[in-house]
Amino acid sequence: MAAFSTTDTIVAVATPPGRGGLGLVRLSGLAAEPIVRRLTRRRTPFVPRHATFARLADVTTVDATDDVTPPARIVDHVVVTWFAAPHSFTGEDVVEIGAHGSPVLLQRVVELAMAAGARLAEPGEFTLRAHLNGRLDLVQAEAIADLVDAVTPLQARAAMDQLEGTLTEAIGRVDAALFDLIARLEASLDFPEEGFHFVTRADAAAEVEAVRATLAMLVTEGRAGRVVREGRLVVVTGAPNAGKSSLFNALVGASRAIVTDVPGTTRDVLSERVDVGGVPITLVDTAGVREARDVVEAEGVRRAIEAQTVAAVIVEVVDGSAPLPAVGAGGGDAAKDRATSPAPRIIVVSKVDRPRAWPNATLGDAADRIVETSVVSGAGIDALRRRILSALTSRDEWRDTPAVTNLRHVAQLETALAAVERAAQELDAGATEELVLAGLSDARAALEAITGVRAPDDLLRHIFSRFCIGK
Ligand SMILES: Nc1nc2c(ncn2[C@@H]2O[C@H](COP(=O)(O)OP(=O)(O)OP(=O)(O)O)[C@@H](O)[C@H]2O)c(=O)[nH]1
Ligand SMILES: [Mg+2]
Repeated sequence: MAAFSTTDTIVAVATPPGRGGLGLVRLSGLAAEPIVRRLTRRRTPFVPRHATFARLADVTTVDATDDVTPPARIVDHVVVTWFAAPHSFTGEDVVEIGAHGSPVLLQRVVELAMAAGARLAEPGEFTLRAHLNGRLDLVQAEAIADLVDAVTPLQARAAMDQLEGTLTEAIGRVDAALFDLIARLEASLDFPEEGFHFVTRADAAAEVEAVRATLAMLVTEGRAGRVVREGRLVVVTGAPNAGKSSLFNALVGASRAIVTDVPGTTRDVLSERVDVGGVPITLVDTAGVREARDVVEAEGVRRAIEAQTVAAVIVEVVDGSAPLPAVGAGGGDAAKDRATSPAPRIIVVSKVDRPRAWPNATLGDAADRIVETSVVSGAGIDALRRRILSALTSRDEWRDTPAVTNLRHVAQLETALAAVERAAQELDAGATEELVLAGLSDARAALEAITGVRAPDDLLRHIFSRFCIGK
């Protein structure tokens, strides 16, 4: 990112690559309005916040003020909207050019704007400018990237809450409580003799405890909320013919994997994105694990076992209508597979529309982790979804949108929590104001890094580098 230069005027296509009815080119900076005025050969400025129809022309080869040269070639009919500073997304002069949605055309408009003095925007540079100009804090800027990337409605809601400032407010309240306590402790320091003058040790302890409880709650929420933002890998495993691919298809909601009554049908690893209770999971179907009959199957089995090592949750399918495979629930090498993966396992007893070949109790300890399913009747599929969600987030549904979803925020909240816990211990141990203050100040610093009050340049660079161009 070009050293955060905010003096030049930037331009980029704001709409996604590819064809569409309309496309949007956005400019931000001091020269935005004059540049577009020149491209549309207007003599008077645009009216702020008015949509103005205009003919955008290739003025690079002609002098717009010279009436003798032939008229410039018209590039497109566009609608121009000027948002005068500071009432714009970035806080600078912003001009949006609504053009027809052809990639070549939009590219041409960008090139013409560049020929007229604009610079191509870096990824996330519009949002970065909005942040640097105080229009958004870091949480809100990050929320914009999450909102654009959201693939489940819950992800979009969580991002929108953060954009609306709910997390910022929650952090602000904790920060204000800390600031208030710090101010009184510091005032006490000005007195040479010992003692907590402006706040008693007991009151200080109670206030620190209130802050600790709020932070602990946010950290817990954030650990589960991260899964909503990041998604997880869920691997379906089990013996050949157990009904893995049938279950995979039922969860995906489409006949994606081949299903036959021939054991060894699935020979490769198949994956599909699925929304499970708002969490975008990558569901993976695998080959049945058994002594392979040929090299292709052997490779499939190897990949199946490998997939388990990266799974967040393993769904182990056991055919309820057939005799149990010899060792363990999952067939031949199940005991060995289990040892290689620390991921929680959900045991699915499949095909329960058929007569059962064995009672659940046969599985011993694993019996209370069983979900009985049938893809014929649809029984147990929703229960399995809830079970997957609770294995990932410790809840079986999200009643409220998670307040914290971003790993960076969770990490800072954890740092703040640890610092507050340290301060609580110091207080408890009868330490001086200085020692207590050190912990509380560290906690504030961690909180301020979340919203960006104290964000260093390299942090900003890191955060904005994952935006796409035009955002
Ligand atoms: N009645 C009944 N049959 C099922 C059910 N689930 C799967 N089957 C049948 O069981 C057979 C095997 O199903 P698959 O889904 O291909 O099993 P798989 O575990 O993917 O098998 P491999 O890929 O060979 O390891 C097919 O004939 C399915 O129609 C079920 O819930 N009820
Ligand atoms: Mg299969």
